[in-house]
Amino acid sequence: MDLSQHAARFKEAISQYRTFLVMSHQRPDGDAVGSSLVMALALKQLGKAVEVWNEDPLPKKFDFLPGGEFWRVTPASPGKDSHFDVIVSVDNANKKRLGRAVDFPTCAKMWINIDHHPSNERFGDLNIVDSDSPATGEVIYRLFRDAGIKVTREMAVSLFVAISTDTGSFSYPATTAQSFSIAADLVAQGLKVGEISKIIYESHPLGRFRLMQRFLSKTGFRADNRISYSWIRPEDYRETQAQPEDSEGLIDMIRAIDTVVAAVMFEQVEDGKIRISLRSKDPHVDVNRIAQKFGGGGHSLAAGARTSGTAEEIQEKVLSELEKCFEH
Ligand SMILES: [Mn+2]
Repeated sequence: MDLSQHAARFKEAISQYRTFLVMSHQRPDGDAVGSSLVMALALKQLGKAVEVWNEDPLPKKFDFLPGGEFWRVTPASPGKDSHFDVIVSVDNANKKRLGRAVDFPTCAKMWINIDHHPSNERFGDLNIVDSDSPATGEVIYRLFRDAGIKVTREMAVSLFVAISTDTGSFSYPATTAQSFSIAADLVAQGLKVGEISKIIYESHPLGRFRLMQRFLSKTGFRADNRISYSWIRPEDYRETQAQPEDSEGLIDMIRAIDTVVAAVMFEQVEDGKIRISLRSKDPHVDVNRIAQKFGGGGHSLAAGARTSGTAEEIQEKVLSELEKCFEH
């Protein structure tokens, strides 16, 4: 996808307006955090007033990233300082996932929507959505390059983390030659890949390990071990002293089994809802389609939803939908 026309409109929007709010989805992952912070750093460099709001605090493992000072948990209610000319949504498929800020009265004159989810609802005045990109960080890098916005070394760190985490450290099928060539450009800015990887992949808190132990011990299988699934309940966090962000990536443990084609992680979340995360290894088992049945979305190989209902009921519905994919 050619971004040059988008880049021109993006640059025009930036020069026209003064105050910017950058937002991304709740429970932010590396791509959401990296994309938010790099956008803030770029706008600041261009002389703009900028804030980053998120429904959740900056995850601890990403607090080493330059630009963390922009991050703010969305205020409980709209204040006099909650007016911005432009809202930039990054790595976020629909407005609802931005959280309560969406309901604030705002005088935003423009919404810019930068993303890579195929399920993106194109809710912006300017939509820069490339579903062939493995990470929003990659879309932003190309956008900045085409718009002539300089990527500083500080910005390179966040972009690298965004792309590295969303490609599963450059291993998922959506990873392309372009991903490696962008990563090469970023690393050439003097990034220490080993140090960054150690922080994001090898520095998990003990609470996460204990959460993982529980998660693995509850794993179940269906469809001749081609479907794996497990649960996280609120007491698992309490009793292991793990943080919500510690559930990130646990699903990959039950996906990385030779017989498994699709994995599901169910999680009871605070508001009485159930969070469903889905992963697939086979494009024919399209988990985006299944997530959409439960009001969510994502990609064919990675998707999620939040829904209401009892644990047993939701589990049965999701697993039987998935089982249908193996019935022929
Ligand atoms: Mn992403």
